[in-house]
Amino acid sequence: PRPIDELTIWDDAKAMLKKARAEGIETVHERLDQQTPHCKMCELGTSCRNCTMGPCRVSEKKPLGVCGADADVIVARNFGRFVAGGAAGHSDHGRDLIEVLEAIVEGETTDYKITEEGKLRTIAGEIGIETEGRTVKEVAHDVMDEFFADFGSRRKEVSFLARVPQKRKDVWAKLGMTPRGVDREIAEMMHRTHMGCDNDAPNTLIHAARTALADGWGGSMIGTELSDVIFGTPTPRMSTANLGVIKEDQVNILVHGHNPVVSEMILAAARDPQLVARAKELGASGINVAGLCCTGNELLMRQGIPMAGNHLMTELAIITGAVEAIVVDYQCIMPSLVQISGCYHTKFIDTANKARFTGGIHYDFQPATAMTQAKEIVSLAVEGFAQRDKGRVDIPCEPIDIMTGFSNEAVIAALGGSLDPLVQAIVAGDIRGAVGIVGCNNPKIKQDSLNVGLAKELIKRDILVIATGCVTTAAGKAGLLVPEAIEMAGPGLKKICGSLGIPPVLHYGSCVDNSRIMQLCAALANTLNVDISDLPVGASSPEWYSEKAAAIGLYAVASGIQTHLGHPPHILGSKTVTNLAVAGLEDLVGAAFFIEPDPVRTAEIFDERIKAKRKALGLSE
Ligand code: NFS
Ligand code: SF4
Repeated sequence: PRPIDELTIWDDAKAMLKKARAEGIETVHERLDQQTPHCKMCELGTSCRNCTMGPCRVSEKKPLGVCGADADVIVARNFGRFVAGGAAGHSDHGRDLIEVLEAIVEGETTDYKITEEGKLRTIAGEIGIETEGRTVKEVAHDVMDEFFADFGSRRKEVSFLARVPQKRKDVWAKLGMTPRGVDREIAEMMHRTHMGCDNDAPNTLIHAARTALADGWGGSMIGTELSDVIFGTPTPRMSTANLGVIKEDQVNILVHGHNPVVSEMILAAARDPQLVARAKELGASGINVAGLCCTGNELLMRQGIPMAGNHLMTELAIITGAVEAIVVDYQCIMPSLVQISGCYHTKFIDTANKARFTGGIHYDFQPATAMTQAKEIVSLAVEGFAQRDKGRVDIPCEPIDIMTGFSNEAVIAALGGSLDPLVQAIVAGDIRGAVGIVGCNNPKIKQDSLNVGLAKELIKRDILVIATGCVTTAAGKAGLLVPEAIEMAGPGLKKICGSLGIPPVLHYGSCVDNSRIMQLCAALANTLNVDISDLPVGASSPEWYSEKAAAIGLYAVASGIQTHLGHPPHILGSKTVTNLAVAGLEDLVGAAFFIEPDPVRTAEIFDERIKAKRKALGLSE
């Protein structure tokens, strides 16, 4: 096995990896070793299993599949389906929020409610729904219908395109990239990539971008906005992160997955006085709900719950031996968590019919019965406290402080009611630009080395960093999410963040919340009367692994934002596709991807780009 020091930059992770090895528990790292070396053709994207004349693997010696598809076609098709998978994940999550809104409107649940009437009315106004003199239920009903229709096939464009600068919409219209309906673009991608359909790689990629845009400005944005409406718009608050948030003297429940619909209810149930009393009866001092991955981010943003870790910490959190239950919904939940839970007293509880785990305890979580089910789940965890083997508990560190809760609404409020002070700071060059660092961990990369390395390099250069997804906990553990982190920033950023009392790295939420960043970019572009591609901004996913991250990267690029990836997707087997991704898209949409494994070099590339964009806007470099 690879030495533990090479696997992660974190002491808490190293301690748990040592414990895992001592206890004979396999983790993602050992499984990666077993899977390496990977199939070269699959890595290059040149293998195809789309029909039973194959499977085919094309190469220089055998350049065509049985049907005659070449490497360009096969790579483009594979990548198109990859992006469709990611868009489907985010967007189906968005749809689940519409269904909760429906349950509220139809009176089927009282466990969920409309918390932010003001935001609901604002959104309604933006997408052309009458709000004057109408009740909140009437407005909510129309918003629900409108968003359901965004998933269908009878629209010319999804409703949140109302937020997009006209110049950008013109670019999309010209290219045939305007997202019409979430499900439609995803289904059409499946159609196009059937044998004998779209056999022109660039054309397939245009549709991949359209599918991604249906995610970013459709499904994801709906997910974020309705989550705010139902659970509250995030406001700045303090919390903590790392494995130290797991408490030896408490019942520990980890929420993992993406959708706040389940985790919010678990948190509420954990505050039930009877359940707390029962926990105390069993010798615990209370019930502690801590987050993993994106559902953790959702609760961190809105409720300030502590974060136990990001993607590569999920297995390790259980290995502390102090977790009574891990409650999951969907996405990024390694199936191995069931086995690892089985090595301890930990109960693995799944809650979505579309994401069941063999060996897990299943609850078919529904809006109408949510609180009752959540209480049952919390009760299972509480009773489990009695079975904890105290001799196997090891919580390796003390938690570190973080600041969270930066929704656009909160940022605008902090700026005194408009984006103008931010625009002025950008114009003055105190903030030279902004880069969103988003996404995952990947066991192929030393955990969080690039996520943290890049954030540090950027803030040094007076480039504001916005973090979402699994980068959040990384930035938090590195001490970047507290106001004191301005000491690591350049003089301009230090001045601005210092005067506002905010960190130079802002936590903007979960991965669907990347739509908040898109909304911010659109608002900045509209304020300056330019296209998004004219802004001194960038996006990066240094340690990405998932289909969803690819969809995010592609909607960022298609929206005009230069986007960095720490390693390439499986496209290198096609020159056409690769060249389009890293160069050709620049001519089409005004931005492209760049692939760079070194954080310093990455920061330099962003810096050059930001200089050029500032110059073009008539600003100092
Ligand atoms: Ni985003 Fe969030 Fe994490 Fe990656 Fe997975 S949890 S949706 S995909 S691993 S950042
Ligand atoms: Fe092979 Fe073509 Fe079938 Fe793919 S679609 S498996 S390349 S024959």
